[in-house]
Amino acid sequence: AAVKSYAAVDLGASSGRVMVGRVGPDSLELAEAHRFPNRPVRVPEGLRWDVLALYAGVLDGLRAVGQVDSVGIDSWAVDYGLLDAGGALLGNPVHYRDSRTEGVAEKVWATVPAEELYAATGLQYAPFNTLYQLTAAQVSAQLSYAERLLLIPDLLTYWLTGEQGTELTNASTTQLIDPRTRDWSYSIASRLGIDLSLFAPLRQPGDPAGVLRPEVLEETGLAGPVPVTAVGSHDTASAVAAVPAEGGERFAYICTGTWSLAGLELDAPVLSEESRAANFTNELGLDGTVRYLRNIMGLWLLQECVRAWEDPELGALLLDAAKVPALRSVVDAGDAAFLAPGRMPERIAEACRATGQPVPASPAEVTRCILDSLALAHRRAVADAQRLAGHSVDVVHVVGGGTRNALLCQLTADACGLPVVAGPTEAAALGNVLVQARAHGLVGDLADGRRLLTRTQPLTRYEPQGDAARWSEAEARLTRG
Ligand code: LFR
Repeated sequence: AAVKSYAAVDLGASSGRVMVGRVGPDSLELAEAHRFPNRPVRVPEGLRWDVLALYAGVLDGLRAVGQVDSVGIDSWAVDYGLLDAGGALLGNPVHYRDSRTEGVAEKVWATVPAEELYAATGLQYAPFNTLYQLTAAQVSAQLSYAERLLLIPDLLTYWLTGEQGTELTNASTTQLIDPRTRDWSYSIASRLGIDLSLFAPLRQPGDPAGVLRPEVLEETGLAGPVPVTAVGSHDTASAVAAVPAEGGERFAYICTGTWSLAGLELDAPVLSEESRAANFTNELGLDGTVRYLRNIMGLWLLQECVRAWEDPELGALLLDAAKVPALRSVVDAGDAAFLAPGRMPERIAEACRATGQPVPASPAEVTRCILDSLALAHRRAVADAQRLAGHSVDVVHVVGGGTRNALLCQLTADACGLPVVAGPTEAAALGNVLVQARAHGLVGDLADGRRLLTRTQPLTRYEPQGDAARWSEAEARLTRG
């Protein structure tokens, strides 16, 4: 039978990739066609995304993939571009790490108390949720001129096809969606003065999102018509869709990259007050699923240190870190204090000092502290999710960039006291491809796609080792000081 090709555009916080997935009845191959940097730019008014450079990278990528049967785009969540009545972009999209949302949540909660907001939207508190960004923007001229808001993947889709929509999995990160109805939370929006008509109509993953415009065909050398398909356009939704779980398996997942997103796939949201206090989020996944998870700072901590140390060789650094004694010092990798860029080695040292632990000095020691701390945060999230959702698991799937980091995978297995199955690395791109393949009738449901992954993708298993009590002891240190 025929093999079809799908272009998966996957935009991360530090790079963009255009991958090509070739899917047959029992085969799935992924190859990278083009990779380009995503460099946030700090201008006097704040931290911005260079979205035109991203779009140029997407076009270069489409030129490099050659003829494909469809294109799908996923990216990080929450951020957006504003368009005027003519469809022109009003300024550069604001980066979610920009400081404009400082102190904004408190203003929102004065109108809709945090408890009520959680019960209605199921979204964890993060200063960058679109809801808070829009509240911060209410004073801006840009927003007053705006007729349309498009989330990043929807904006790029619009530039490719001329058609506007709001893909649901990513919309669920705005904090303006009700996870029970999987539709807008009209009352929250109206109480907070947010005009929902800014948003284009909702699209489901798998929905058609137009065809490449003639100008795009010309620029990329592709022969039309080339459809664009809405995928799980939130990268985490795509990554979770590509968790290679076996049928019937009870699993937790950790999507690792700039962030670690650790949690469970559920059939219904958990909206309890306890869940809010534990800062778990209910984002929407494919096929009526809920991504019940916690955001953990992730490899961002290491990326920022590596930047401060002026780019040492990563492989050597990780080997040295593996030789540093385990669990000497840990920091709370869930702490929003690590959100902003800059001075990361110093901030980690300060956090160790504040909790009365040895201060890591060399890059190897700081790196070890970060990896131990991430594993510890993974452990807490996996344990808390099981408890809060009343859903126990036997295995932890680690997907995404962190699967390349064997030390992190082993530490995660040790800390969780559960086997870790690591892979695939390019989970988001694979989830993106699977949804396109499914929309075109090549694979069946979510479980079918996962079966295809377990048969075709290399996976590595890590068995838990060592004494789990050491991790409880380390955890207790975080609350000292
Ligand atoms: C991961 C991710 C997370 C989201 C964060 C900010 O790339 O999409 O899921 O919380 O980026 O958008």
